[in-house]
Amino acid sequence: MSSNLTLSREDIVRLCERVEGAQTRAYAIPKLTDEYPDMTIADGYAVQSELRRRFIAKGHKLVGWKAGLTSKAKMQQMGVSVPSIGFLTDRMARPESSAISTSDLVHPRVECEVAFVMKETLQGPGCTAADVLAATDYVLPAVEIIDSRFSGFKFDLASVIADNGSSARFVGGGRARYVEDLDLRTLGVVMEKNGEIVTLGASAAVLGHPAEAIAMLVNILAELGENLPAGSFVMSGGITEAIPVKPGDSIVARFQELGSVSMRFV
Ligand code: OOG
Ligand code: MG
Repeated sequence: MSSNLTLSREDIVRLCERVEGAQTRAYAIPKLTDEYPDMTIADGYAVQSELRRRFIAKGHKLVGWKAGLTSKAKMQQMGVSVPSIGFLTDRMARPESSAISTSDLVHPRVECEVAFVMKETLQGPGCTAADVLAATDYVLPAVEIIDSRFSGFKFDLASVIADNGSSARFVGGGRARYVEDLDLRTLGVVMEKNGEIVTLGASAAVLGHPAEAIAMLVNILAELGENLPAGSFVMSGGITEAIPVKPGDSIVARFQELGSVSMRFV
């Protein structure tokens, strides 16, 4: 990914500090391409890698990765047509059925995702969905709480990648299942907010099969000089569009075969 870098090392560090400030103190900033209109996807990942390096230096633990913008619903909602990846740390994890604070978030939204836990390390390029399924320990249902740091939740691909794919919090739950016991392509999911159904879909919405999203993620990781280690928790991307949440809201995501994941926002 170093081929299409347009940012200098100083620019990368400056933009990383800007994103890190917005993430840790929960305020909105203009999208980075307002100032750097020529920013490329490679530039976005350079900022994201610097952010990951800093978090790890501060003691945060890398627990896995997430694929984003992998369904039509998400691409249409965000106006971006290419998938992306971001990293997940222990500080972003929240227990199932817990109260999640919104005071340290800008404008959170929730999305239903199938999460994979890996039993073998995967290395791209050339990783396929079949490779992913063979390397998966189990899958479980998850809700990702995304929170773009960009004003109005509006961005382009380079900016959102620099902002670590809007990663903020995530909740895994429900029932862990082996992939060979499921048809992962046709799993239905229903999201309820305050007892009412707000969105629904099926897992095929994610690149035809959620394992395809994990394969894509492994191949992007290879371009970043990384692999997907055994033990990683990996989210395959929102099946439906993301739903805004505010204090007082309660969310239940009901997945066919995988049980449900719930949380409330305070
Ligand atoms: C980017 C993150 C997308 C997903 O599951 O598609 C994402 C965004 O929409 O802010 O996490
Ligand atoms: Mg997501």
